[in-house]
Amino acid sequence: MQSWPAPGLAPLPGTGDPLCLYDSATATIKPTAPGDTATMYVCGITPYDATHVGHAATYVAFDLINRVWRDGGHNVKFAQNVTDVDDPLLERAWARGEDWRALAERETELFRGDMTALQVLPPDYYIGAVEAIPAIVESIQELQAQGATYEVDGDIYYRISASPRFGEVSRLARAQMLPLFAERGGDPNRQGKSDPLDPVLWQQQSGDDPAWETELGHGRPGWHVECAAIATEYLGMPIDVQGGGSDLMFPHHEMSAAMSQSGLAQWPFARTYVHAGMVGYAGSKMSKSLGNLVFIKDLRAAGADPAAIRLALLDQHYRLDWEWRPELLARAEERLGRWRAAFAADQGPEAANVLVRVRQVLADDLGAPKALAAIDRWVQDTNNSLGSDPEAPALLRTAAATLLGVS
Ligand code: 5CA
Ligand code: ZN
Repeated sequence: MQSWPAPGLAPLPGTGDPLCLYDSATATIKPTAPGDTATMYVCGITPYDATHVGHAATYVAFDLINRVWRDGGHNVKFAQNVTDVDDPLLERAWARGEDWRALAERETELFRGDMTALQVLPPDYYIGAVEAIPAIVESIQELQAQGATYEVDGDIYYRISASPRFGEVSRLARAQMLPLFAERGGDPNRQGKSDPLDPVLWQQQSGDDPAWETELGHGRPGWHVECAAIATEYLGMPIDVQGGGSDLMFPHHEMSAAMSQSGLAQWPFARTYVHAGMVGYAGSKMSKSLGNLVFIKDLRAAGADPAAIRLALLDQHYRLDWEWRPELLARAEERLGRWRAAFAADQGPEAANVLVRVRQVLADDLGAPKALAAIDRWVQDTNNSLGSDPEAPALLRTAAATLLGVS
């Protein structure tokens, strides 16, 4: 699929610090320690509704990882999927009497526009489930060859017992897994399954569902194997960071890791599993199914500067759950005004130490709110006409743009 245009990244003096991140699988903050090339797979949208603030917060968080790695001297290979065929998308298309492909293409295009406006660096590989079907079929065939699959009325299932480390990503007990599996697209009660938690890999066509003629039959892929196949095909194992919102930890990331590590032919799927907190609105998690959504396109249409939206998102630590409130945007717009005034000043207090601090706090599990606070102090002094370093405003303007994506 076509990705979106990359914002320019002006170089900064020196090198950023090695990035440490909270890893869900070990419940510790640990060095990401990538080689020259760092790899990241971030789960993409299911394109049946435009980007809401929760999506944007998650993608901005992973964008910081990309930026901090690059600042630390790494090349970054970044892949993201688009779940452009799946039940919720098909249901929405049918409810609207619209072709599912047209709906997916339109919402994906809106998403590209929002990501561009928010200065999110584009993936090197932006891959739709539909275009990945050959790779997905190959992954399923590998699992079949390992004896890790079985059929129920022609549908192919993955046997979670084929993965000795199943459970290591979410660290949940079975009793916790079952309701989440049912809630998030699983079918624990289907007759004929070996284990209620086994996820579907390939479903034969039913009714008018879209289907593809493959060696596995006339059907379409399940969700988890989509991300397992795309990640391993484009990035190879192990991936340095596998990520998405915390709602994907179970079953999605547990299952895609289990499939990729099946039989432990290869381990780990990812060195670090990173999960962004859930953004809520009006008392519950912002979600397409609840309908309590604040869309980026609506904020933009109402005149919000995308840089201010991004600042509002960065002011929340990525790992925490939080609630969107319109005041957060108003506050970010004021802050952006103060920053721009200071960045345009002729001089300010010496700023090299501010850059050191920003790099330090970002490398420590993406402490973006602390980075904003560090810049705030310099901005306040500059706007109070303190300091006489003529290089300082340009240095911090570049730091804000390159490290934080705020220009
Ligand atoms: N296509 C799948 C992933 S393969 C999917 O979950 N799509 S999605 O459109 O529902 O979500 C896209 C991304 O936004 C996921 O990483 C998800 O975890 C994240 N996300 C969804 N809702 C929220 C929210 N309220 N707050 C933060 N992140 C969210
Ligand atoms: Zn995914």
